[in-house]
Amino acid sequence: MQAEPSERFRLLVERAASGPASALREVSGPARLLSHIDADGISSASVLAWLLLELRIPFHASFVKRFPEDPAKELGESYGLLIVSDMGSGYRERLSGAASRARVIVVDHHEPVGETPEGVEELNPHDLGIDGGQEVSAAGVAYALFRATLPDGPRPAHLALLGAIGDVQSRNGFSGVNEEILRQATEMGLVEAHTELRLFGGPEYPLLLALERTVDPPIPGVSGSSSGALEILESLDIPPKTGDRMTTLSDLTEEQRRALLSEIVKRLAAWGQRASPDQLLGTVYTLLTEPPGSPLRDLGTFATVLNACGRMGRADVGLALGLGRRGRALEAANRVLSEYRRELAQFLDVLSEVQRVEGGVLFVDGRGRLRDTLTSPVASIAARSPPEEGVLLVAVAAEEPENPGRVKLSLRLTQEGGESGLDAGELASRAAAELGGEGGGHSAAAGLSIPASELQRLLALLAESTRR
Ligand SMILES: [Mn+2]
Repeated sequence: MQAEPSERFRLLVERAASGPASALREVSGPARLLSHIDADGISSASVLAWLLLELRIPFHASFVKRFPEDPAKELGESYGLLIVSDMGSGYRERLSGAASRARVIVVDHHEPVGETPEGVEELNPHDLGIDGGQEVSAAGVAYALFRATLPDGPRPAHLALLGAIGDVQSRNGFSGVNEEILRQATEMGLVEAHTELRLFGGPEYPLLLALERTVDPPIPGVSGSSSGALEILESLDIPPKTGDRMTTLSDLTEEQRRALLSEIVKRLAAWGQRASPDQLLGTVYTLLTEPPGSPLRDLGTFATVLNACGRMGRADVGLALGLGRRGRALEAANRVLSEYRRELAQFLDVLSEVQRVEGGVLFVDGRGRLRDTLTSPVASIAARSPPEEGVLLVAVAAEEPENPGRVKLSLRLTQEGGESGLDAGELASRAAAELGGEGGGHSAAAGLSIPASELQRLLALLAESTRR
């Protein structure tokens, strides 16, 4: 029988207390923090940076696209500690060099490969029989370490939830460890959950801007268009302003809300996108410490902002937001977000020209057109509204600027793919091994990097695996 969520969280905290937490208390010298550039990478790094600040351990944080060949190279003479988050467990053998020079702590939720080297303190839910793919993110694991180290300290539970949302662990509501973290966040009055239309900015954000800024899914004629957003409201007799302020989703009557939902579904369908009300309606999480009207008040949007920061090379801005900085950090984040949205929209405009279906695979060829850090959001968007039935898997490719001759791909399961029992992470690692590449991930979302010359073989292999 599966243990209760609270019990599963307690297991993680106990493991953290027995190893990594005591290692943290013995550190001398500054720390080197390495994390992944996605929303979970930035959220987990924020939790760990916060913890280091509380412990008065100076640190230098860097964000990388993937785990370095030799992380020991990141350690100068003076660092007493290397903390790796949202990666590392898949490449345990690479950590032994670093462990001979400093304390090493790994905070990860990816499927572990091999043995943990001597001298490495690793916190990974898989080692405790907890599914890191579905029920806890790296930020959640970092949160458990935070709680184990400072049981009476602050509780940055919202960051743990941000990481889980970023890693698509909330699609059907939170479960397991995430469920327990949500319970704690709710209990302390930090987060509140509602069922609502999932638009940019959340229920208390100006509706006109929310419609214009929603890109997942992109609403034809509305996303990216202020006149289109105004037009859809006027067509439904919803005034853009209520009194002297902008109308928000929470101002709408139940009838207006339903009319807006069905109008969006209708427009998506007219564009040939299959979208069910379920995709647009769901649980939204309000961060009660943010003022109404701030995009960060909606955790889904906060995760989008962190993602954009990482993908556009500004994870430092995301870290500042994670640590609670606003003002200039928030202004910078808004600029990064507009630029991200513009690049993404430009590519989505040409999507139909660069995509094709092979077997159960939708292949999107972004080579020469798409930044390699944007394959992931494009794959998520494409997987939400596949162009035809029977598409189980989406694969989006781009060239890697740092590795000429190599192609990076992001894989996502569609809803149908998820129901079929396909495992994208398993596919990615198997294909990578076969084709001389590197890859892995979770069941619903994964990535790999292969020599460009092997792309055709990869597509054949993926198409074969989707045949039932
Ligand atoms: Mn992650």
